Amino acid sequence: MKKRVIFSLMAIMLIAMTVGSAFAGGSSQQSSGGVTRGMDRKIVMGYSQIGAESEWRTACTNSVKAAATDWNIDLRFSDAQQKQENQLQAIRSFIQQKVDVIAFTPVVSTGWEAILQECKDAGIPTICVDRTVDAPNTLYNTYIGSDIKEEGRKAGRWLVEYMNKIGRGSKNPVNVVELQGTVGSAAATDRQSGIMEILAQYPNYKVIKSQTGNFTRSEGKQVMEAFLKSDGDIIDVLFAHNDDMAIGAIQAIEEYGRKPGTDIIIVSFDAVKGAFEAMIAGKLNASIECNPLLGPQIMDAAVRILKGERVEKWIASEEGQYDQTNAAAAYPSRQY
Ligand code: GYE
Repeated sequence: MKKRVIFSLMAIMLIAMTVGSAFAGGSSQQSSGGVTRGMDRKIVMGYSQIGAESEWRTACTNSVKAAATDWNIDLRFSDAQQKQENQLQAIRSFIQQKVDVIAFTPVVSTGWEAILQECKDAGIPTICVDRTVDAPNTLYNTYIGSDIKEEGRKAGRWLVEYMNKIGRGSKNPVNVVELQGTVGSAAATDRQSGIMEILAQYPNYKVIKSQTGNFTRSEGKQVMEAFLKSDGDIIDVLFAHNDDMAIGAIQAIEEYGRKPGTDIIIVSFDAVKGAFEAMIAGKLNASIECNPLLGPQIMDAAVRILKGERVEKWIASEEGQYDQTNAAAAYPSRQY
């Protein structure tokens, strides 16, 4: 009998503890549910993402979602599956929902003026993320991302220096092929113009093929296969506008029977984990970093804009460059 009472008492205590902690959890969620960090209310952000074409993009999306949770921002996230028309639709629906702020990554750089004007007319500030738009900067509040053209120059400089180091820099011609990113995207046009600005100073470097691989592994592989089919034995260098395409191309080169990273020197962009693995394996020569972890800078800018603070028109992300000399040391601390 006594035992039964003790058991029941223990059971009641256990239930009380569970219920109590559930309430504690609920209330702590509620208190953080109240306001956005740095604001006196909870704000709503509409975010139009391009899609999930690359490792980089996935890292960027994860960073945006995690930062929204951290800042306690109500994030309405929309994936455009690489289509600008889906982005325009999403942004229009954000306007109808009267969100507080709209952030978007423009898949291509043109065709944004009208929608940005609509946002402006509705009094909703806009943040352009990672790729720039061809529109007057009075139409959006800020651009957060890299100096993409400078990334292209870094890639060009790295290549020329390396080719000289291995004694292949004065070969005439040095045959270069290029896997471009999505046609019309700032990430592709700016990387290309940065690379070309440097190569133009070295007339023995000849771009013999240049085509889009749409920033994806599978298209990178496919297009590289076509390059190899026509010019396989004479290609000296590959520039890939992102690591994913380089990784696809590496497969194609191996299947063709040449050695990526030795027979064909490969330089790409992003510095995602897959690129580090390829560099450590000796198959990729260098990757110019483009930082996708933009979430915190986006949320911080959104709050500052909504508080009426002055925000710079360009908020730059920080990045470095990696090659086979420093890849193994940097690899363990990489976050993407
Ligand atoms: O390099 C690529 C991605 O816009 C800078 O888009 C970004 C690029 C990135 O899919 O991997």
